[in-house]
Amino acid sequence: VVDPSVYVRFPLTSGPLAGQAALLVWTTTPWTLVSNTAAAVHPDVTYVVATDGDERLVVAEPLLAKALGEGWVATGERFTGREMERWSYRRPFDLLPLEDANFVVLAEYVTTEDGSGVVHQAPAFGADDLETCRAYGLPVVNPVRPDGTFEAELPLVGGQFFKKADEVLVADLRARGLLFRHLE
Ligand code: VAL
Repeated sequence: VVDPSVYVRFPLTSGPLAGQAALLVWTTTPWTLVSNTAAAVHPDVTYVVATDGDERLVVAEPLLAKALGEGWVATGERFTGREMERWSYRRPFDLLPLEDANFVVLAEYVTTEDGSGVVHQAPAFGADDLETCRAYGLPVVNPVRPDGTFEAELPLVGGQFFKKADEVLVADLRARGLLFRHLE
């Protein structure tokens, strides 16, 4: 099984771009988006707002062309990761209770090698994510049971084997207009 490469919109709900732009977030593990608690940026990287003339997406400057492709240009608005700290966003899936979460956090391990420079955080499923999110007092959300299936009562993915859930989750993101790009 090859991991899918998925770019997702996280619409901003606080900060200077609230209601006007979304973070572009990259992940190869869509099933962990159910457990998203934060989005990490590098404090010293410059992030730009890019537009296709219609919508506005926030990505790391060095990854603009690679992540967005043709037809996207920088608007001139720029922020360092540090300036984006604590901007809140609407989480990709609203399947389980979660409070005081879903905001931008700073992490030194974020690179501009691939993806968008904005890293989806699921502390239950990544050591770096755990360390980063702990520093912000974020909870560890893990709806996957020891047998590898999602808790039965969850909408959409309940009872499904975690890796099997990628498909239904990506389809749901697409249906809600949150999927930017899906490479397999
Ligand atoms: N941060 C990782 C990712 O974006 C995992 C561990 C959630 O895929």
